Amino acid sequence: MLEELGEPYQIEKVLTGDGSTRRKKHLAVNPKGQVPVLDLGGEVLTEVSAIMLHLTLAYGANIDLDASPNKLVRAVEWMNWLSSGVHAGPVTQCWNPARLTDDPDHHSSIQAKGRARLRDVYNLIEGRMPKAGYTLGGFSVVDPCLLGYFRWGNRLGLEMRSDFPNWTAHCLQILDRPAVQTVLKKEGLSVWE
Ligand SMILES: N[C@@H](CCC(=O)N[C@@H](CS)C(=O)NCC(=O)O)C(=O)O
Repeated sequence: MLEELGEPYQIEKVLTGDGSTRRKKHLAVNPKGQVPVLDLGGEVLTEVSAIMLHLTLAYGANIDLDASPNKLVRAVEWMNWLSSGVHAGPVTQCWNPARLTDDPDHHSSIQAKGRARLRDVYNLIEGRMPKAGYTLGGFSVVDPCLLGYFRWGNRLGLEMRSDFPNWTAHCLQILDRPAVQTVLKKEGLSVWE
């Protein structure tokens, strides 16, 4: 979003897979031991939805406040659902079963159930994707969040292209945006793997 908004920013990469977010250096910044974190120059913001709402309010990202319900309310609806109903739920079940049980014998059944739940919730997202255009009409903070979850679907082995056509069209549209291309290139990321 910062790239989209044309605001200057600096990235500090913190790996999640090697436990870096749980080390002293990062805990001093975010005691939750997680990313993302946005340092506003002394004031630190955590939680994707809070960071995205801050960027929307501070830089007037393209959100229609006259609609009813206000599109900002819809953005909160989307981002809360993604972070609690998708990320903390089935995504965590698939990727971090050890967070849910101390018994490694139960990991595969937790993951299998997580995958089934992921498919159900991804079907719900697919049903809410617009046939054309962006999620809230104009491009907004919700769209790059959905791009991230699209990538995770591919990484978790779902057939995103064939099973979620509206979401795939939405993803292709976002991938056309120069700011998105710049960031993916800088980070060396692909949404397809
Ligand atoms: N509720 C937080 C969740 C943040 C979160 O789970 N971040 C993951 C990366 S996507 C993380 O830092 N994982 C490392 C860990 O929990 O140790 C949000 O929406 O920002």
